[in-house]
Amino acid sequence: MSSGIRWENNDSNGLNPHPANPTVAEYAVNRIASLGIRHVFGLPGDYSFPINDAIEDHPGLEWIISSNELNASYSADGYARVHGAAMMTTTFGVGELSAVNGLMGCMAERLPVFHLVGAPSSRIMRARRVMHHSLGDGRYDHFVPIMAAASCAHAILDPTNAVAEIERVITTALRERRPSYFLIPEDYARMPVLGTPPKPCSLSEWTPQPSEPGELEAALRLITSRLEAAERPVVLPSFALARYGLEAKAARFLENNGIPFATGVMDKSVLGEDHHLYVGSYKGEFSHPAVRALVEEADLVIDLGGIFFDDLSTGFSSTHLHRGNFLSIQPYQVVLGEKNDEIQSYTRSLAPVWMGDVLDGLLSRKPRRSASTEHPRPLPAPAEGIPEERITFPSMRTRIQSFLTDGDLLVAETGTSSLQLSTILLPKGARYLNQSLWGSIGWATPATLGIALAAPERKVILVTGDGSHQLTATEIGVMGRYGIKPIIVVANNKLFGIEEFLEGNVPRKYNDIALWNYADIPAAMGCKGWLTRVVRTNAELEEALAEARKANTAAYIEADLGEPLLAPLPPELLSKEYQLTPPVD
Ligand SMILES: Cc1ncc(C[n+]2csc(CCOP(=O)(O)OP(=O)(O)O)c2C)c(N)n1
Ligand SMILES: [Mg+2]
Repeated sequence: MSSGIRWENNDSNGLNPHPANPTVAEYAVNRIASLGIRHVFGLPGDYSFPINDAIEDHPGLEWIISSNELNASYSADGYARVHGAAMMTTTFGVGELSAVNGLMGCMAERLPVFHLVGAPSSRIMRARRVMHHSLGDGRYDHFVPIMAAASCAHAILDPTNAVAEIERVITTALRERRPSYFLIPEDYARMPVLGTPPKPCSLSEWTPQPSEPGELEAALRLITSRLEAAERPVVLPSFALARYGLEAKAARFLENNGIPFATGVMDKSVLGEDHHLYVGSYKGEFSHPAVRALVEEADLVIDLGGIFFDDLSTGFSSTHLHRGNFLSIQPYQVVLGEKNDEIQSYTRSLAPVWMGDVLDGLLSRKPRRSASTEHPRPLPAPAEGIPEERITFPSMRTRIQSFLTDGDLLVAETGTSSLQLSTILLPKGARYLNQSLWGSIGWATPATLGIALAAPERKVILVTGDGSHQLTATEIGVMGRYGIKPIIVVANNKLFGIEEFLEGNVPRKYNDIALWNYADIPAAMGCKGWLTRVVRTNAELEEALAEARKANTAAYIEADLGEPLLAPLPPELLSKEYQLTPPVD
């Protein structure tokens, strides 16, 4: 049967490898791969065989067989953080539903993951026959609403709608930088696709929707006049810049205007912590007093797409920012806080305006501003704990800080690890990766796999709590299988430490965890040639890290923190996050 479609099979990268008349499954896999994605995470299943075959037969794709679907979604999350987008596949019901938590995390943290799922044949579904992975009621529409809730766009594909629906979903997913879902009934997946495919555009060629010229002009005028009037402005660049590839433009904007910047809970390292205008991290009540004063006493706070938290563990940052001084440049709108004598302040929004256009406009206009604002500069924290002493979280934190070199990727798991490591000062080009908003423990181990695959030329260092690691440690076996070489540090404090801390250090049995022999895991999971160490003192930790850096293998370091620590986060940490120096020019 002729599909009427001609797939241009002339791509030297092997991105369009399937025959002139691709099936729906082949077309979907090709089109998503043509964005520039090189890896797929997930597991096969019988309803997904056409999708599975299309992935395996695609010469431009490597399928990393995950140990379970939740882990696949975390790996895809990590890959998308560094690569820009990711692809995963699971089977109907049992597979896709296991991925929902990780995909919801991608919704929250704005990561475009393209999820392909195989469903029973449409004939079977129409006949309401009872099949495995169903609820036995002849219905096959139970799961789509669940998956749709964990996606910004979704489609059920057939041969006649595939071309248009795939473009619609890709366009929305890239616009929103959020996950999307494609369900393909098995019979449709095997049929040739109908229609005319558009010229496939890659991630780097993606263009946002244009701004409305009048709204853009109004936004630029307002921002410029606010900037010119401000005496103590500060910029809060956010993770959204990294999602849309706007970091360089944002850096030039604040350099042109000499405005210092601080980063929020989700935004650490988005512009590089070696930057001369970097002040430190702003976490409301958990900030260094100098950073807190600079942000909370600024007469203009320019937020570049950030999210501010209302909870204790993130310092109630939202409640300390004054709306009247707040100017927020979001991906597709500009929101201004305005002062008004009768009501204390209100906000005004201009849309649709694209953040990239706003930054371009601000770069070309150069507001008239006097010399740069005085600001403090952070310094690395001095080493805590003497070499012979038992490792503690603060001593580990400062040793990780001095161990990191330019360009490293530091993955921090939710828990004491991320609370501690969010306070270190990173070297040039190093990035800090953490699932700060969604905060699902277990994320960091599979995310490290995705991050390492997306950046094979960089060293990836994972620091995870023992409790979190127990949720997803099976991905260590996947790392071994595919030759991934991260440095993994497991903080073995034998409990859900952060939970106990948040409960006021009152010991509870439910915060105790199973005592594993962590350093035995790589060998038990078939990892060949891994460097494994159990370390107890600061000197041993330093030595193991140095060995790991030198070795051309993966490394797994179990840091045994001794008896359960009832206070993993010393309160004094909050006020001596790091030393601050006067401004340098
Ligand atoms: C999926 C999920 N389940 C439960 C929680 C609640 N939670 C947050 S932190 C934490 C304990 C983390 O323990 P561990 O990794 O050992 O960290 P540490 O002891 O270093 O603080 C728990 C259970 C969560 N955030 N995510
Ligand atoms: Mg722990």
